[in-house]
Amino acid sequence: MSFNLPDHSPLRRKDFLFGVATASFQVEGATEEDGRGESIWDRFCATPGKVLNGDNGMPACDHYHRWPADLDLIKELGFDAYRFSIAWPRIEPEPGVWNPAGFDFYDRLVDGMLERGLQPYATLYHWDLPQYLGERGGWVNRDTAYRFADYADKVTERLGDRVLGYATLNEPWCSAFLSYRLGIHAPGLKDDRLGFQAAHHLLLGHGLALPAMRRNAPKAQHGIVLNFTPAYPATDSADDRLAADYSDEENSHFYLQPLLTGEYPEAVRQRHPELMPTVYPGDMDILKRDIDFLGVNFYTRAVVKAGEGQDYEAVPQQAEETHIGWEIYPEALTELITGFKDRYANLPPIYITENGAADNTEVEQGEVNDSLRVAYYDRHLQAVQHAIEQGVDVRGYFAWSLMDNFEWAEGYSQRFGIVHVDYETQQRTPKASARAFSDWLSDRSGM
Ligand code: GBH
Repeated sequence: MSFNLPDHSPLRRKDFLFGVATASFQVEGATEEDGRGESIWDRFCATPGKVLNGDNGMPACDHYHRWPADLDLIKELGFDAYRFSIAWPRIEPEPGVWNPAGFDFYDRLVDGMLERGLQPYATLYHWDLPQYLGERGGWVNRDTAYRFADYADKVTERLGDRVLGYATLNEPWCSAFLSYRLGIHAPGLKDDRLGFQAAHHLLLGHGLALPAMRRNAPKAQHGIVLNFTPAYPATDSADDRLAADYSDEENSHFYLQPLLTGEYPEAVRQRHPELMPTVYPGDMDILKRDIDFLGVNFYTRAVVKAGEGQDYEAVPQQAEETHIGWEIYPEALTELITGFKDRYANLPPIYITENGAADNTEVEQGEVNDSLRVAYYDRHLQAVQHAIEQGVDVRGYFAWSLMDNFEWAEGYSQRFGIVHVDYETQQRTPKASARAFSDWLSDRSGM
């Protein structure tokens, strides 16, 4: 069984990269080992009512100890690359204290990839902010952007260009809006103004980090990973169409446009001047520093209508969805990135850095028949192909995720892995989706 991509598919080219992705807090476990400091997610998990079933970062997948076998598995399945993230609290457990054991772990991990012929793609920040920075206001505090740049300097100095691709941030929309505006992620605040201010400081941290990253790893590609949930109007009415357009300005272009043009979208600035972040002179030039790639994370779309006293309001769909309740709508991925190409003359090459589905099918007689996930991947790979056929420069695709892991506020209840994890025994069982990838990967013609 493999995916249904035609013989001429550009995804068959040997230079189109296929990888799997994970993130430190979601897979590593070992939260108190080798001098790791506390992160805002350790604290959030320990706060009653924040994470389903009171789950936390232990044991996760114990990847901190099991990484050699995990890398073997990635290689055996036939992937080219592994996208992982680095836990800031392992590297800088206390302000200005750089932990040798933290650097060593990622050093070994990267060497382990290179020994196996796997290409390392590192994300410097996938949400596990040191708790001491959280206590100083987290991303609402401008100083956090400078602290991030120092941390990025230290990490890239050590790993250098053994890492082929560095992403500064994973999904700043989540780190700003889910964390400070919608209150679903750590630290769980609900304040529109704080959400926008955090967004600016995240993007500022990204821009501040780039020069040292380029100096330390001159041959690596440097970029950022953004998440997108494109909005579609619930009806054809002008109001609903406007609501959908506005949702995209606020949730997608607010994060992408400043990086490419040095300006926040006009539509948001005009409609909500009172929410706009404090921006210092010169900031926008820092945000606009060149990136070598844009990482696109895509899972689903939103359907919205004009809301009463709201800019837009989600309309629940009676549609095909994954087990977490997100609609399956692959066309939105094609339309999203072709839309970027039309809007931005200087759009950099794109990697799909995450795409995947919650399919909670369990092990039965040693196998996991996650047919929903297989179909999801099949359709989304075709969606990527369609975008390439329409002229979008997509260079690679990473499945989220290598294995089931800690799904943030959902705890361990939602499974996104192509490999099943038994959290009691830590046994890994490749699912039908892993087999589909492996068949597909071995079957690439190498045009
Ligand atoms: C990513 O976040 C994360 O990078 C990763 O760590 C995580 O495990 C993975 O995805 C799976 O969640 O509630 O119907 O409006 C994705 C975050 C997912 C946020 C889609 C917006 C909208 C769905 N995005 N979500 S809905």
